[in-house]
Amino acid sequence: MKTISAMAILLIFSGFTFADNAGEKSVAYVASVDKNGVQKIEILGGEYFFKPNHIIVIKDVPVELIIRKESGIVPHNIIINQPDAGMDINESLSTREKIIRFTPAKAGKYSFYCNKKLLFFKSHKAKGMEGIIEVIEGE
Ligand SMILES: [Cu+2]
Repeated sequence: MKTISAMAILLIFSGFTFADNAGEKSVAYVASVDKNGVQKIEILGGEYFFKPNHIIVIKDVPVELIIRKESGIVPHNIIINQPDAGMDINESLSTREKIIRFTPAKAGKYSFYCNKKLLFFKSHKAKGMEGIIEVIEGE
């Protein structure tokens, strides 16, 4: 009996480790609130990712996404098509930082992505250039 529970624990731990390794790119990132009460998040876009790609923000608190792309000729953008939740964003990315401001108005999980696509190739979104913005209720 002891052996079985020890094995179960081992399995659980190895499961976590595996999830950590596999999900390294999807660690949730909680926005930091500055002294003006703005939630600031720096995001980097590139081939083919957003980093971080899971952002947690508080509802009804202004957000500033400070976003730029890696150097290179491939164009990228960020789309958050959620007007009901106060987020209606379609911005091309530059290697110079851009600031995107909005105030999330509805709790939930929303996707953001790059909608660029070259000819018959897979879209950047399909290649992994997407993420989740999770809006949570404040206290
Ligand atoms: Cu892209």
